Amino acid sequence: MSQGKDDFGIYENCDFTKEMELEERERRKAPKGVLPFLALSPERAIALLYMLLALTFVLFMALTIVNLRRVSAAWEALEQARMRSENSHTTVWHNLSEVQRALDKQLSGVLKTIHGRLLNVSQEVENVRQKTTRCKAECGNELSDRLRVLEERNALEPVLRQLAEVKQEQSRASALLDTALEQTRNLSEILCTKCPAGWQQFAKTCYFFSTTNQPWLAAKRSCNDFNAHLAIVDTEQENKFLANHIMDDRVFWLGLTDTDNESKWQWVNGRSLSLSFWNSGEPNNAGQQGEDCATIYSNGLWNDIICSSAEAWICERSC
Ligand code: FUC
Ligand code: CA
Repeated sequence: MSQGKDDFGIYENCDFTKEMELEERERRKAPKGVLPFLALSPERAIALLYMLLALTFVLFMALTIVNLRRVSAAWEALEQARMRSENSHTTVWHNLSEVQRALDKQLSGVLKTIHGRLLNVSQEVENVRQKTTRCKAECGNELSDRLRVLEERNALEPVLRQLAEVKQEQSRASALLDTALEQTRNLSEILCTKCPAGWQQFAKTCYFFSTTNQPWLAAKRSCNDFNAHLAIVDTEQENKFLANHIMDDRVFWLGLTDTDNESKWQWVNGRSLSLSFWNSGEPNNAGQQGEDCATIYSNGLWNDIICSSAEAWICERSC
């Protein structure tokens, strides 16, 4: 057995040696200085070529995929840009159409107004035309009427002029009369040296001090009967004059009241109170009914009392 095996090993060794020899011969045959790759056996070279081919194919595929991706990204970007531009176009169109609609509205409004005005104008023109037609008939009469009036006026002119002159004369005469009246009044004041019997004089004015008593309103009427009025105090001197003519504890009505408007004291000639000589704490409008008429004491101080009270009174009138 071992012999067989050995024999077989011998054959094997023999083949191997032959192969080695063949390779050696091939190697010797190959030209010196060529790349080792070329020095490979054709089978290996082919295998290597296939591998290279496969590698190139893989590389090509990879590059193609990368490029395809880039192209699709660029395509997407382009699409988005196109959509954006489309959107902006739509917005612009929308805005433009809005503006146009607003302008249309405005324009139609303006046109309506103009139309209305034109209608008015044409109506006016029509009116004027009608009036002109009517006037053709009537104006002739009107003109002749006016002419007649003018002629009449012409005739009346001297009369009117005379009337105007008379009027002027009249106003001049009335001015002269006023001056004369004023002078007469002044003269009577200068000449005033004596008041009626029972009346006291002070500064061109006459005063009457009653000896009887009566309510304020009745006293006021009594003064009016004498063409006078209840005393109105204008100055401190006048107030002193009045006080000097009042005996002891008597009180006299003054022409002063706040009946119309509480606390708004008013003289009987309508003037409001500016100078006053109220006693301290007066006027106090005392009592349930209040006090609306003023009196003067002998010391010259004033007090408000109830108007229905019967008191003496002082009348006053110019000389
Ligand atoms: C004082 C005056 C009143 C009244 C009364 C009796 O109160 O103020 O007017 O005279 O006295
Ligand atoms: Ca009082």
